Amino acid sequence: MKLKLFILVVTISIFFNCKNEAKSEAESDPIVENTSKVIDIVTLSMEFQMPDTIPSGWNTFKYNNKANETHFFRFVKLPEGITVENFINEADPVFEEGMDLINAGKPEEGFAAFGKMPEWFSNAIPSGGSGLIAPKSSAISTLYLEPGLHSVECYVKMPNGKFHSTMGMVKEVYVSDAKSDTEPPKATNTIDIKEDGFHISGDLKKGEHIFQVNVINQKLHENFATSDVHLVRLEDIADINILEAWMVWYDPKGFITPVPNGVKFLGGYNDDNEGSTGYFQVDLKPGKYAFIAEVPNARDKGLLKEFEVKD
Ligand SMILES: [Cu+2]
Repeated sequence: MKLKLFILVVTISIFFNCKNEAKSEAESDPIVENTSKVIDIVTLSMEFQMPDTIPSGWNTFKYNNKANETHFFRFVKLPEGITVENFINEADPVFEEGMDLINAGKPEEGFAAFGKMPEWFSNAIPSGGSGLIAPKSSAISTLYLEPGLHSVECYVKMPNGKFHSTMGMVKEVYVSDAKSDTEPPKATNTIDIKEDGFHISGDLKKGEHIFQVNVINQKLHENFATSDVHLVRLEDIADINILEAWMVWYDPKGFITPVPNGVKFLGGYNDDNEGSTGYFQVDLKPGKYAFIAEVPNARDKGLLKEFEVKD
């Protein structure tokens, strides 16, 4: 029951924030010099190397995951007066305590522990990011960011069950009032996220694609995540049902590395508000693929769609 209450509180809060997000009209911030370049994000092991300050508006990110683990990056806009320190000191320990209890075979106590989340947590706003990206791979994402202090984070779990965010994979980034002059790219395909799942349009033939993801309807799922999209390449040995179960972080075997056999993550578009749009680019080679959201029971929700790219 506590979990349901927590979800309700978070849902109401996200709805409230969506409706009250005001665009800042403040003057340009001179800290940002070049506002049109691609912003590099690099991970060597368990960190984000990227600028501390970036412009608001449209930004294109190249995430270069040089690590041996699958990672992602996502932006979360922090509530007024909250910094990444608050996340590390007040929210991470709650996730850790809950997850440790679930891992110890005590799911009820674990979910009850998540109810101890600080009040401000429900006012943090997911603001888009990449999908999961395989080791030694890179991905390009274009996101629209509102000004303000953000946390950039990854919460895949290490083989010992610890979240990457508690191992240093969280970085404070200030999105300045200065607006980037980056334009969103011209999409080859669209993915509309609606109440009943993904609606994909455009030819899925081999070659370069730019996917435009439109969050038409958003909702909070049982794992506190909202509907997002991850692109995976599936080798013949891959089992789609194992992948579907793996996408749930609160499962002791979920969202933990190594990823399921025969699965390679190629990026995507992370949690964002209803009404938002973002882009990701990918070069599709012939083979089997799926779009999947980081939610429980993705297939039943229309948030798991398989497709094949012909030679
Ligand atoms: Cu990570």
